[in-house]
Amino acid sequence: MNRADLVVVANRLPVDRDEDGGWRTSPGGLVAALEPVMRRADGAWVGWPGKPDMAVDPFDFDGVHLVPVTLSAQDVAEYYEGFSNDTIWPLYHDVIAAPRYRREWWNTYVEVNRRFADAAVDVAAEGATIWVQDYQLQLVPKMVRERRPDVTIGYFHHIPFPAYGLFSQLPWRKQVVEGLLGADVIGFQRTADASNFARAARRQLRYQTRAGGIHVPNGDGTTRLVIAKSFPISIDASSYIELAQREDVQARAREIRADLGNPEKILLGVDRLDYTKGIRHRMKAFGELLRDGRLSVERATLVQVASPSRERVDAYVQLRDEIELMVGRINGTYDTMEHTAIRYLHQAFPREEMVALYLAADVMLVTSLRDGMNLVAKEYVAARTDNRGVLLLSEFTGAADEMGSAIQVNPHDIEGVKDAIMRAVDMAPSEQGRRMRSLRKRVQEHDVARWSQDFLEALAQARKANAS
Ligand code: GDG
Repeated sequence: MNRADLVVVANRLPVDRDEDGGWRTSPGGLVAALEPVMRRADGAWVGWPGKPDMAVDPFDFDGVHLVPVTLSAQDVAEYYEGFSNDTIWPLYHDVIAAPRYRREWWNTYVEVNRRFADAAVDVAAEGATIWVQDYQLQLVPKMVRERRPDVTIGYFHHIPFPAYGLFSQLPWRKQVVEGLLGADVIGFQRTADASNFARAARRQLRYQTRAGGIHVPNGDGTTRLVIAKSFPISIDASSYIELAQREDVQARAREIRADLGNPEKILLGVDRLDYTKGIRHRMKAFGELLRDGRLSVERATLVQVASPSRERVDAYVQLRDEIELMVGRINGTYDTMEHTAIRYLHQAFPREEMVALYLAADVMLVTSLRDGMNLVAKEYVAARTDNRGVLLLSEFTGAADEMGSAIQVNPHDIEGVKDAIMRAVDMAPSEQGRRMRSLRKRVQEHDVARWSQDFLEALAQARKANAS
């Protein structure tokens, strides 16, 4: 293949392996957002195929050139499960769980980032645009720039960037800031994340920062301007609307309600089973409402989808035990033969079933303790074409910055969450409609296509500024 003008670099390729050895597009917003752009640009995508020791030659799939990066079982354990998910993930989510700092993990992280950077450099055409995705690859921008000063480099950070007081714990904080500053544009979910990063650049490297820009010295007395600002990610809203309008999906929503014994209200949580999502906090609040008699199992059932995630990382194994103990205790105490308090599903479901659940849910509970954006909140409102339902949303999500018409809560304040749940359960249809219409407008006008357009536009501007 000819070299590409647009190269996306992400931990995962946008495809999964079939049982019969073929490939299929993986579900997910990023893939949906970038696919049309990539096809138009004859783009290339560099990423891991998802299984250790899988060596696959580059191939074309659905109009996109895919460049697989091989990871050994040890790479997966140290770069991915270790440094990415047991060091950076907890540190960047405000140390909700204790980050583990292991030097061998860091060394492998550097090595693997180098492998991704080299693959991107090899496939990028002269003057190409390279767009790096997320916290697994924070060193790639600098590594690419060192080898290819001709390309324009973007980086998007999907998770929070923490306050400097926390970030400064990282033994390799300086290398990480330098790695990211290799980019021309660094995108964050919230303005607060961008300012946290700018502060880290000031404190670690003494660089000057001004209104959205960081001045990085070139070494010859001149400086280069790196843009660090927010580009809040979104969903492919129209695909959720289409699913929500399908007769079979609506019939399934009615069936779910009937199967649950027709409770007056269905409360719903949908999360990867992750300690950042505040699943225990929401269950505690719900359990106490049952205990206090403010709710009963006839009045309300909580459906909690907790899709399996990072099952080889200790903190996740422990969290699962805690949640399952809690579900067992609450259900054991309050279930009747006809009704359950919590219908807990440690399973992953097809998109149709998720949308049917969104349609069945009178109240959507998003109680993250920290979350880069939270796409579930946006999916729920997109699906509610009937302008009904209530979104209860944690202040500590990126989505909260855009979704002022949700009922916002501090998930640490259990009494506050309980009152908010009661307010949601009791909310009159007219108020539901008012709030939902305003939330839907926002999500429809700011969908994921607009997000990628805005980011690529900022990169095009950076390219122009660098050329002049
Ligand atoms: C990271 C950041 C940021 C979940 N279970 C099933 C399923 N899902 C889908 C949801 C949603 C996605 O997974 C989860 O996205 P979130 O945004 O809620 O959270 P993270 O996975 O933590 O994502 C986050 C995001 O990156 C994007 O930048 O918003 O803050 O942490 O789309 O619907 N989908 C299906 N079955 C399931 O069982 N089909």
